Amino acid sequence: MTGVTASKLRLYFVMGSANCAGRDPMEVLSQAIDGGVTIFQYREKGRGALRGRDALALGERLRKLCLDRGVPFIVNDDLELALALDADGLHVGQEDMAAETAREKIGGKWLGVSVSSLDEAVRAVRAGADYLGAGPIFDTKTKEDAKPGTGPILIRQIREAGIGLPVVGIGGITAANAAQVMEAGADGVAVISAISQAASPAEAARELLRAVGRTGKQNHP
Ligand code: TZP
Ligand code: MG
Repeated sequence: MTGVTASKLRLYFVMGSANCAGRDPMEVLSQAIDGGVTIFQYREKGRGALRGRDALALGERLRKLCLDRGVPFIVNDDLELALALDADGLHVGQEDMAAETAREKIGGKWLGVSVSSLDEAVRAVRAGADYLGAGPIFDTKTKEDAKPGTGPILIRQIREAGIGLPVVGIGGITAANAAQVMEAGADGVAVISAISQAASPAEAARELLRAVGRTGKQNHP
């Protein structure tokens, strides 16, 4: 897998087994890919999340599905799991392994860093992030310890500070508000529930892509 390009981040689907409303995560991801998600992050968190060998076993199946379908596969937080699955990248939050350390350990794999302020964004860039996940943009119930939404202004601040790294907004994003996130300067949107909880994950992904695409804005070179 080559470097992170903004186009691969256009519709970023984040999911673990706890997000699938009791459905098979393989089926949910397969449908989301049918609908056009451009990248996937395996985030096995929350109540009832799998651990250890079970998390690895599900990860192996999801990873293979992404390989077969040509979708980049990122692992949330867990360096060992990312290496064991030969993921395309690792995504770390502010409470996880320091971004500098993650960068050292994963070499040329993609490094995504969650940021919820301009200050965190500046530090993530210095630490060697390949892309930023900025949020929560809108209030969300999906992440238990999530801060209140900042609004799309966070993305605008990051752009106005001259940060040209690919940025996706995350948190409470739906087809109804995705365009606001893009207009603020994002390269894409990252969602959990808007796809994983939808009656039709494929149709939900298509709707999100239409909303993201409508802006048609090229946010950086
Ligand atoms: N990081 C910031 S908000 C969030 C994460 C993982 C949860 C996003 O979930 P949803 O359902 O798209 O609001
Ligand atoms: Mg985390």
